Amino acid sequence: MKFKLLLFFLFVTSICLAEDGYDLWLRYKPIEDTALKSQYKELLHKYVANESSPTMAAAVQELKCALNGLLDYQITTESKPSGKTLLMGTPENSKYIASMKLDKDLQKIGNEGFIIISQKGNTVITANTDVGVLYGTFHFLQLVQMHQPIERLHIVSSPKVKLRVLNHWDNLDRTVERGYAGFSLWDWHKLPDYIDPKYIDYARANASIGINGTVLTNVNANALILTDTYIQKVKALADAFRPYGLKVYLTARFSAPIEIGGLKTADPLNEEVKQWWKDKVDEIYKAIPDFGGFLVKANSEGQPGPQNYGRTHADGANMMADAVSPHGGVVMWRAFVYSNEEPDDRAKQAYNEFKPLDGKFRENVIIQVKNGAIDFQPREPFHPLFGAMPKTPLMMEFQITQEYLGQGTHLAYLAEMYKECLDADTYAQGKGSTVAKVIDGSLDNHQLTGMAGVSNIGTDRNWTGQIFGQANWYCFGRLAWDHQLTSEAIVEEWIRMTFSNEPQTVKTIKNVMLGSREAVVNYMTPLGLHHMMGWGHHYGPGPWVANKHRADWTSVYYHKADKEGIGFDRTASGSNAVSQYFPEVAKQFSSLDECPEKYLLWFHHLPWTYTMKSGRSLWDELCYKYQAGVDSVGQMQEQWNSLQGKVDEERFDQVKSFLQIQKNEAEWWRNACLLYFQTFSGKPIPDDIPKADHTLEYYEELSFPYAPGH
Ligand code: BDP
Repeated sequence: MKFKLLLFFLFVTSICLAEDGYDLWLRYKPIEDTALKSQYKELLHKYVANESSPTMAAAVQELKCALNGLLDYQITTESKPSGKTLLMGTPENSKYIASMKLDKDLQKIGNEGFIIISQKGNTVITANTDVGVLYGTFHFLQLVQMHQPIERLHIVSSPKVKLRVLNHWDNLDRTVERGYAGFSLWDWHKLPDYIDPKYIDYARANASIGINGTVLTNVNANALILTDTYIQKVKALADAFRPYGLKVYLTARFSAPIEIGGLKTADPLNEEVKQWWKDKVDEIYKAIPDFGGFLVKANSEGQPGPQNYGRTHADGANMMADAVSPHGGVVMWRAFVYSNEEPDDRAKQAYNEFKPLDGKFRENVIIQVKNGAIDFQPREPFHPLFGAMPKTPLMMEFQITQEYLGQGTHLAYLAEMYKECLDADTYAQGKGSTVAKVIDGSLDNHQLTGMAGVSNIGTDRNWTGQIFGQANWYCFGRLAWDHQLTSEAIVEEWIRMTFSNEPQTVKTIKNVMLGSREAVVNYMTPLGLHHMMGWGHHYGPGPWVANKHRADWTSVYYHKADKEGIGFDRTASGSNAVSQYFPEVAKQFSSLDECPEKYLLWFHHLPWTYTMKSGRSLWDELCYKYQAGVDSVGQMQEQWNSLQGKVDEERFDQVKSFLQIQKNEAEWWRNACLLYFQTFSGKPIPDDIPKADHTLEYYEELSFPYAPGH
């Protein structure tokens, strides 16, 4: 009987301790260290704030909820600061803050930055705007969640880019293109009348990392979103998000004037078309006065665009820009364009199309460029457009959803990938002209700046399907705020808030995460290989994909393996894509000695016998890279297993299971790719690499008609 009781007790305890991931990095779990807790309590038992605006009310609400959890204490409100008071507000809404002479700092931080400062025994969170105070509050709570000292603070922080936006590839039927976390959050059918509380938590989470915009709909756009019925639904979301500083944007289908406007054309130079967009935009702004603007995918992968009418991307973008400009809106126009009718290397096409248009866009147009020239591959060199259009603002487009990096299960911490791109040197104006400086406007002096991340969020209880997907949402926001943060610093914040402050746990999870993206590159596409995933759904390996209706969607187009060797010659003897980079970079990528081996087969076609820096042949190196990827996942598993009992059971088990899936799939990639490439190299796979458990034909015949996200 006693034993049964004990079992029951253990069961109940484990249910109580279970965490399903819903709370993200805003868990606010009680601080157990009693000394630390009383130190915090000392400074945090009363606050002064003017809660008259919804944003200030949201900041105070967050503070109360957080301290209630962290300190098990209800902070109380006071009418004036009296020492050991938390003072929140702007010089406008607080006479105490107005009298504090913070002008020097306030001048530095613009509309969204914040200051956290200890003064006369009080802690002050202030900004020029209410939303700045909200961001400051989240930052302050982050310090407490991370058990940092708060007695002597002087933090001055402001975002490096202006538009920090998520791109949801969400369809109106709630499927999500390349979404692996369930369905779309936006319950269009119940909107505008039902506001799911999840919308508020979504806005809170975004505000906590400084994300200030959300494009609600898929870039492969549906014109219906621009009809009155849907505008009312979008308005309801915009109203719900507004207190959190989160603006809504929509994708605009270029042919909307025909599809929902009854016009005969969508030609951007046609007067009726221009008027249609102006009227449509007026209608949207009437409902949503702070509507952000449009994101447009045009003349790409079958989407309509200005080129259908013999016009340029600038003609199309400017027409929409003119419509939103009187309302302060922007147009984010995507540079992700390529055509299978164009014989030139796909990697060159966006540059060829857009570079000549530099300086031809309206002031409120920003060109959204993917980090690399192909398509969100596990590793790509930076896009040659960065630095090449000095007269035009360019914004970054990263993919957070792991379409090409293991989809719904593989652990890949993407700050490593984002930083690799942001820190890359374009040499546009000599050494030090990093991609980050192009993006933040400092290189060419642009005011309109931005970073977009293709969202990995869905209806799954833990938001991102896998717990570690949350880290990618988090790090995207943090890097959009400050691209100078290191991937390691960000991961530390995330782990401490998401899992634990216990040093060994933090260290172990860090080890698991920091090498994870490199592991994925190794077992999928090492040494500069790219675009070798399964056809259509992009799940699993498919290096054999060939003979499809579009050559540029096959794998053989990219790896070009033959009896002699492997790789895409993009030097002067090949497609000469290297020439799109500034001379220093072009020289480096062209030279076999200087080209980093991680990009080798991106730029060079080399014999299987080519000697690598390790002294191995290219073939052997390739084999060992695949194996290294598999081995890394094994190490990640070992590390993770050592955390049993240190992190809650529910999340521990999910990660453990997913790592096993990742291990199996890493082996699958290795086996399938090596067996396939061996048909060309004709060389043995080194003996110390485990033998594939199936034939190449077996791997080629696997089919996944219902793979998610497609
Ligand atoms: C590709 C995705 C496709 C997107 C496209 C895009 O496979 O679903 O529509 O990117 O960015 O990677 O437009």
